[in-house]
Amino acid sequence: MHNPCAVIPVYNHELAVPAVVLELLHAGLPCVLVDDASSPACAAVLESLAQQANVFLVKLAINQGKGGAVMAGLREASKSGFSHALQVDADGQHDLNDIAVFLDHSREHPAALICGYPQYDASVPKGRLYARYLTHVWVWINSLSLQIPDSMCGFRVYPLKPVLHLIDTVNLGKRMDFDPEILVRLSWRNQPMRWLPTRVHYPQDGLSHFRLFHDNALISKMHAKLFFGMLGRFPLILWRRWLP
Ligand SMILES: Nc1nc2c(ncn2[C@@H]2O[C@H](COP(=O)(O)OP(=O)(O)O)[C@@H](O)[C@H]2O)c(=O)[nH]1
Ligand SMILES: [Mg+2]
Repeated sequence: MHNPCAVIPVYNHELAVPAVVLELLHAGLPCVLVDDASSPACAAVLESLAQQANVFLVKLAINQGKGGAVMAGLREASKSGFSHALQVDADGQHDLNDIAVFLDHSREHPAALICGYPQYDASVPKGRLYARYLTHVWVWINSLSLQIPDSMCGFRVYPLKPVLHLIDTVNLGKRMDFDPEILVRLSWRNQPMRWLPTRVHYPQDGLSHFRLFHDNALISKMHAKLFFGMLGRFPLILWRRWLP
């Protein structure tokens, strides 16, 4: 069974989100919007988008962070009977021309997590780009493999069953640490993953809420936590991976 929807975490991206929803609906994807305690102006835009057919709205009373919002959306998607969810940012930085390719790939490989492998243009802030290399190396160490070439791109199709099992049994990071952490923990469970290149653009007048110091500190803490988690589990991880 392959019955996908989109999950869009939203925090004060009221200018960009309507076009994102429109494109997703055009591509035939129902949308689960998660209002992560946005401003009244953004909340009003989300309410009006949710008047349309095939748009669901989850409202969080207290700001959770991107990961918390995505997890709330994934739970809602599963409750509504969807089997897969395309995670996509509200700010329009992901290339929505790739929706069909990602969904086709997911339909062909329904058990796999389909991850975007980002192709940045010149708009990427250099500080973000360098911080990514550090994350790549930590992710290779903590996943005990080189199978994850990028863990920070939030454009991916999750198979909901194994992902909900993980988020219901483990306390995952709720902010910008979520995207890398969920991949490492799924790799520990031997989750099949596949990679597709996708363009990522940071519009000059775009609004990123990534906090360079605070979110990078959170991400470093997450890598350290996963490192000790990996040390305690590595016989089990390798056993699962090498089991015939
Ligand atoms: N930064 C941030 N983003 C959130 C939060 N809750 C939901 N989001 C959404 O998560 C996505 C990524 O956030 P964004 O600010 O674009 O960060 P960036 O893409 O890493 O630069 C966007 O769709 C946001 O609207 C939150 O508390 N903080
Ligand atoms: Mg963004």
